Amino acid sequence: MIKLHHLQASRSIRILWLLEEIGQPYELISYQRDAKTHLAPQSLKSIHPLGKSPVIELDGKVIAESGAIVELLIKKFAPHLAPDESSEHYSDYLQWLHFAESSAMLPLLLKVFNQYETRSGTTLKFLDHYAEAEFNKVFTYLNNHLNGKTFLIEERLSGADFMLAFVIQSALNMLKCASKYPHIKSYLDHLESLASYQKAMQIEASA
Ligand SMILES: N[C@@H](CCC(=O)N[C@@H](CS)C(=O)NCC(=O)O)C(=O)O
Repeated sequence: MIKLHHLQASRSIRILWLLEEIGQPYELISYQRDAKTHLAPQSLKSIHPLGKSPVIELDGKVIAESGAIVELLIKKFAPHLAPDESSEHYSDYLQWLHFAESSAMLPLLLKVFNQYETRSGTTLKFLDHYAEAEFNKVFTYLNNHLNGKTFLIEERLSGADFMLAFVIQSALNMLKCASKYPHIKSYLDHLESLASYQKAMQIEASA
């Protein structure tokens, strides 16, 4: 059976949501963040040396990296959540699946960490301009792509949507920028209304 090592309020929601969508039996092992540092507890390090989440155990292997986990679970249990490898949409699928954790995550984290720094009195020089320009560029690109779309690829739910939701939800909530990116906002509202997403949120809340 699949084991999911799930840290509360983390990227691991991608995997919990995907497992609910797939309907494959799994065991959930839940971890709370440290109240002061907000980091994962030490016990996660006994599962994987980085001590981060998500991590799954599958067929005797320990697998980290949400993008790899999403690709693997879809390939093995839910091929309908990805275009066929021979399809013209497959390269778009891979590009958007990896966009979430690479192009989108870096400027989001920079902006959020810059906020913490500025609040505690640090004067930023290079970093705030860089973060602002990168964030605007990447999120405007995404907002334009989502104009008139319900899903990232082919107008159907795919692994790329499971990867992206966490990033845009964090961005819209933490940076309060929903009005600037209306197509991202309506895409997210729709994903959040899906039964599997709501079930995953309920499970997390009661774990
Ligand atoms: N690239 C990894 C990132 C994993 C990661 O940074 N997870 C965060 C949660 S969002 C974490 O476990 N942070 C706690 C810590 O570093 O102690 C992935 O996509 O799975």
